[in-house]
Amino acid sequence: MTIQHVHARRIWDSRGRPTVEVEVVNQDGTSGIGIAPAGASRGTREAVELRDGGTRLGGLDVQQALRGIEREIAPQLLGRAAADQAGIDALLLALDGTPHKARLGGNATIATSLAVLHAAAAQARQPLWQYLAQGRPVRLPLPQVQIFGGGAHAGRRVDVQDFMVIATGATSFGEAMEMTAEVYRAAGELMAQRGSLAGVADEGGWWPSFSRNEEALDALVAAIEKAGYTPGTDVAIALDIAASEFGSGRRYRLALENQDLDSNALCERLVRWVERYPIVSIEDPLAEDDEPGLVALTRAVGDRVQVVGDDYLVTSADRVRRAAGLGACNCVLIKPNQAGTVTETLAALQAARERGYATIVSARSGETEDVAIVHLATGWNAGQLKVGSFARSERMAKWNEGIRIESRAGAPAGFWGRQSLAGSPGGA
Ligand code: 2PG
Ligand code: MG
Repeated sequence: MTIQHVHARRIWDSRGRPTVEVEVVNQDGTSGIGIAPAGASRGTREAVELRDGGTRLGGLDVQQALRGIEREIAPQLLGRAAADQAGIDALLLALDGTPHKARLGGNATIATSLAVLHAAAAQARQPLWQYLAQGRPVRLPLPQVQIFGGGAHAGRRVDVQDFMVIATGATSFGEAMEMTAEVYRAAGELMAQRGSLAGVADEGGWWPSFSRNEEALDALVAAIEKAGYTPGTDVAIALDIAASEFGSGRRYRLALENQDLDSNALCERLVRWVERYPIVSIEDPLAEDDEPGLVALTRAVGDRVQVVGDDYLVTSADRVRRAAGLGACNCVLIKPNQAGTVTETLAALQAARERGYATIVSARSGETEDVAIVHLATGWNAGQLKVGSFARSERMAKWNEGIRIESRAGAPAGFWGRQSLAGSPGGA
């Protein structure tokens, strides 16, 4: 049974920007849709997002990417089996011919690759997670959920990008959602009481009206307590510093605190936060070009805290292996559109697993109703899942899909819980 049609179309993401959708239809009438998400804080080594430039739609239109799919990719896919994911992804790479998919666009290749994957699962008449699991036992991932948005997702109102919680006391995905809902609500009430409720940021987290980054951490602890939970036991803190956004050349500018820090000083600041707050995970603590800083921080706190590489590792198996050799990070963030194909995404996850790194499958700040990410995390048995906050339908669609997967007949064999966290007692 082979691919009969490939359609590419422009749709719109959660920031109202154009994005690429691909639909792959098999001969038997089954089909799959893949959608490219979009980041705002991006690693320089990510697969290139092909945008048209010019003045219309802020230069963000994707007509070139669509044309590449229709004229170059589609004719090559017709007659091939959707189940041959590795073969089709290798073909996409060869067709593009550049190191970072600059010619056809990583947005074109990931939408195509995901559409092929969905079409193969549909043909097998299986939910995507089950198709990916191939009969191996898998568990639902532990959610990382944003409570306050910041950085590039909130007009740089605070320097730190994501202030998140992890329901470390939860014993199921559904329970983690309920605990998170309580904390998200409590945080909103606290902001209202302080007269600083000002809507939400790009991923649905409360808009960060704080005068210091640490004020957001204090507010997060207060929200956990107000919700009736013990910080650090029931619910812990996870941060995405996204330090590449405010630092390079091992120098950092904390705009909110009007401070210039070198790599050592930022490291010390983060170690102090780890000592003072119930933090279990820190993503991109130093900029992607500050490898010595990443090694130093991992050495300092990696035995008690998860140190996550996002902009630094860009979902690349080679980058993960290199980091493991140096001792930088102990966990990888896995974003399919950073890699550009499903096969390369899986390779990065497997490289991480082989090196004893924890794994988090992640959405982007620009998203749609697409819930594929939840199936990838579950089917590939990743320990954790990050899709943004607990508001806005492009986020809730994904959390709700996790609840559906958990409650349906033939559900995965349980829930990862806190043991998926690198550096935590009993963790990965
Ligand atoms: C990140 C993501 C999600 P973006 O940095 O981890 O929070 O943001 O998609 O903008 O890169
Ligand atoms: Mg990040």
